[in-house]
Amino acid sequence: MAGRYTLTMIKPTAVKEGHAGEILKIITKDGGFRIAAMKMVVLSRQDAMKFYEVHKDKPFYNDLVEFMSSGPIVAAVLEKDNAVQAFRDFIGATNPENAAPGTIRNMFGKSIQENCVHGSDSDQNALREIKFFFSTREIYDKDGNLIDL
Ligand code: IDP
Ligand code: MG
Repeated sequence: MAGRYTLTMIKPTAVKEGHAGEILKIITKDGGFRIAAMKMVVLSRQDAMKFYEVHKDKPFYNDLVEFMSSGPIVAAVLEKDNAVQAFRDFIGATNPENAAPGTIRNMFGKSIQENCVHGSDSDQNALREIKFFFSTREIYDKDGNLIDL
């Protein structure tokens, strides 16, 4: 996969407030990311615990699990050169208060927890997170051919 793919989630508050379409438009039109896979799901508490396992010793872990399982999220695989870093630059800092003007978290984030979108932090974690949500039958190139990550 060589750095071309990352995993995003539009988080529950942003979906509830009706921003999913607008955020996807910004990601694709302004950011130049291609959607290679996408679905809307409600994570169980157990799903959210597993997805955020790396943070299990952090003080915000339980709240984060509660929040991320509180309503539908939109998960997507995004494709672009150097996708992981490019997307993290595009969404801005974890805390929306520190996210640069024009970034998605600056525009739609409400708090450090409800920061509207997730972005993978390394190629290795991107692959793990993509496989968490999508099977090999659900990830496509622009012509509809399956991509085997
Ligand atoms: P990232 O999403 O920018 O990679 P991480 O440190 O990986 O940030 O944290 C994962 C998620 O946990 C964040 O996106 C945010 O929703 C939540 N989070 C991170 N730090 C805090 C905090 O200090 N308080 C509450 N929630 C936090
Ligand atoms: Mg992270």
